[in-house]
Amino acid sequence: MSQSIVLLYYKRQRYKATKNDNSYFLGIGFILYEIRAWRWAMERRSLLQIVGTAVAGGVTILAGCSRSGNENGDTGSTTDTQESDRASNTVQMVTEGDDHYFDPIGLFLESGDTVAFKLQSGAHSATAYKGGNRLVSETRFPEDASAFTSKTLTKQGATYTHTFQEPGTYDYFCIPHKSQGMVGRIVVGEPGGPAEGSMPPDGDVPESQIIANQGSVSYSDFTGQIR
Ligand SMILES: [Cu+2]
Repeated sequence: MSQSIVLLYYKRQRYKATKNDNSYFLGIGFILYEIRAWRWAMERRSLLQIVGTAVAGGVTILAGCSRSGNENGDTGSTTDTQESDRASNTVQMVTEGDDHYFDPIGLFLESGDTVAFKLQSGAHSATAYKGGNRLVSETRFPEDASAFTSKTLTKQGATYTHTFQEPGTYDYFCIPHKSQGMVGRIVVGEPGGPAEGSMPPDGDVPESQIIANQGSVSYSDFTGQIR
C-alpha cells in the first residue's frame, strides 16, 4: 500500500522533474524515494531469506525421515499375502493354547538364504537379539549382521522375510511372548558370534552344532512334546 503510494509520488515527481529541468533528481523527493526503495529491497531480501531457509530446512527434515526409516539396516519386508511361501525356508509362528513358539525352532542356512517368518496363529514378531531393537539387552547376532524385526504380525498368513548374509549364529525372539520364552535360533554357514556359549536370556534353543548337523530342529523334537 505505502509502496504504491510512494511509487506514484516518485513517478509524479519524476514526471515533473523531466518536464521541467531535471532538478528533481537533485532534490529531496529523489532522496526520499531512494531511501524507501532501499528499505523495500531489504525487506524483500529478508523475506526471501526466510522462505529460502524454510525450504532448505524442510528438505533436511524430509531427508532425515527417509534415513530414519532404515536406521537398523533392515532388509526385510512384511507382506499380507502368501507369496513368501515360495521361499525355501519358512519358520511358522504359532500359538497353541498357552504355548507360543517358532517352528522349526532351529534352522540351518547357507549365506544369502532368505527365511519367511509366517504367522500361523496368534500374534507374534520375529525380532533379532541385536542392539537397536526394542527390549534387547544383549546382542546375540554376528557382529556385522543387520538387525531385523518384523514388528508384531496379527493377520493369519502374514509373512516377514529376511535374507541372512553373514555367517554365524542368530538368536531371535517374539516381542509379545518374550517373557514366555518364545525364542529361536538360525545358524548361517557355521556357528559363531556372541550367541555361542550361552542360551538366550528368555528361553532355550537347540545347540548350534545340532542345528548345523540336522539342518532343521522342529519345536516338538526340541521340547520332546508330540505335535
Ligand atoms: Cu509370540
